[in-house]
Amino acid sequence: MKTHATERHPAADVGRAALPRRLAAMCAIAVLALAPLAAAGAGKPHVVFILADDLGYGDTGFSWQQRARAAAQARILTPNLDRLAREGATMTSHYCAAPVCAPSRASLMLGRVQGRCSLRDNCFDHAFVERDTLGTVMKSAGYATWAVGKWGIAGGGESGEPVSSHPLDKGFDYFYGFLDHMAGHTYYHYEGHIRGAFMGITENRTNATASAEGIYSTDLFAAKAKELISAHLASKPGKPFFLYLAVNAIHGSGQSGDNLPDKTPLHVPGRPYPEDGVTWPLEREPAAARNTWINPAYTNLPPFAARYATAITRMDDAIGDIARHLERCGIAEDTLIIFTSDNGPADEYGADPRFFGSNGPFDGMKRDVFEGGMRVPAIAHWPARIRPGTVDNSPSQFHDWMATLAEVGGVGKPGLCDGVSLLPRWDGKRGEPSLVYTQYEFPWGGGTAAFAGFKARKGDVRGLQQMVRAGDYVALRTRMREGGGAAKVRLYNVVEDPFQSRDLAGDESQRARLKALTKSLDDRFKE
Ligand SMILES: [Ca+2]
Repeated sequence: MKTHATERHPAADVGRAALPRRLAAMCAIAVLALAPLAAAGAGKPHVVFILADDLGYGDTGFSWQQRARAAAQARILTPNLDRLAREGATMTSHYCAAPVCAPSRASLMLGRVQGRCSLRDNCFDHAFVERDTLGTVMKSAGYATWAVGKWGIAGGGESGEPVSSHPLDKGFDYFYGFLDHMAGHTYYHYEGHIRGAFMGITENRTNATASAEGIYSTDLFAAKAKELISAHLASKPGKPFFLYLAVNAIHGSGQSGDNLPDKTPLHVPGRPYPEDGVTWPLEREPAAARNTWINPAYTNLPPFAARYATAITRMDDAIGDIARHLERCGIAEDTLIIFTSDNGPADEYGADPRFFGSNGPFDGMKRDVFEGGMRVPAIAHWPARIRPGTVDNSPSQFHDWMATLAEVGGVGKPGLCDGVSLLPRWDGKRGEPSLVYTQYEFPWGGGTAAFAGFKARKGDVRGLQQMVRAGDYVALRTRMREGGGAAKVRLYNVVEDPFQSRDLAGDESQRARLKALTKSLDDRFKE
């Protein structure tokens, strides 16, 4: 395997805390055992795939906050993600699969583009029928496979369907987290149901809410991830693992009408993140402290902004904690960490994407097929393979991860996978072009928020929407069921005009491109 060990980024040690004794002890045996075994398992790195929820392109330091916002502006701090970005590859034109949770996660898990995926639109808690998942692919590659956090595509819950695509039935050896979609709408879990969805924590097929009561979910999942890694290295050090870690940060919480015990918009933790990281099992937060702690960096901000930034930096703390755990365990060099988000920023639960510039240089947000709803931050960190500072500007989309991980694991991608491997790009080669397409129906007749910042489409109605990207261009249409010209195809050069303020569809010089992309939209659409 090609390595760049001598080319480590000088920032590689930034943020690395002093070695905490108890964690060092936890991994000491594994480190000793792993030195020869890591080589014996050559070619198959461990994989940690971290998926954030409703985190906009502009919500992370490396993609926007530190790059584009002035020091005088309020900025969200994500130093750990920024470090991973510096040391690895960033993908500046990475697209989620759909601008809302469930279909986006389905396409990611199944490697299928929307339109060819059994889960589309607002399919919360609907089960999927596809056989191959990231779990089955990695399992076939010899990996231990774990899903931690938000699943939401099992059946049951809001859908009322049988639970037929439980993670344990779809390639994962272990599951801990929110089986039902709605459970991700709170950061403090409890034994109850909303719209048929179980709001607690499930471990494999068992109610494990008692293990999580009074523990902020970001901390909970980080501790569980570290525990899984430590236990695995102690028992099966020669076997690679695949951890799918889907945190619920930064999704809003306390939805009115949901009967949550606490309706505060966007829960925050009850205490600072431990300096030496979280350790399983975590102590409960005192009841009075829960949902009260604001990161000192944000105490001067308006209440919701302070909560929003606190929750994101908390996620960053947790990711840094996991990354340092991999280092202490001696496996960071040959572990692929992927980080991205399932859709653009939301204006729900009191959130306002304008405050921090959560959609970065783009227009639109969650539920829009404009760039702000679809473009997400993305990092691939793998010291043994990826050169520090690698930047991939070419388009890619969620279904590419299945093809990428199949290649990482040394197995072929499933025949129905629509993705292409991103590995060649990380090696500085061109690679195959990615298909970037989505369709999504917003069923409630609502429009893009009439924010002053969203000038291009102020008050526009979404309806049934489609978008496709080809090269530097995006073609899209909204209100497809309305007819009468409402669904006119718009064309943008999103490299020159990322805000999509100039519709090129009327330009004579773009006639051939418009025709070709309109055909592409027509051909790919599926009811
Ligand atoms: Ca989401």
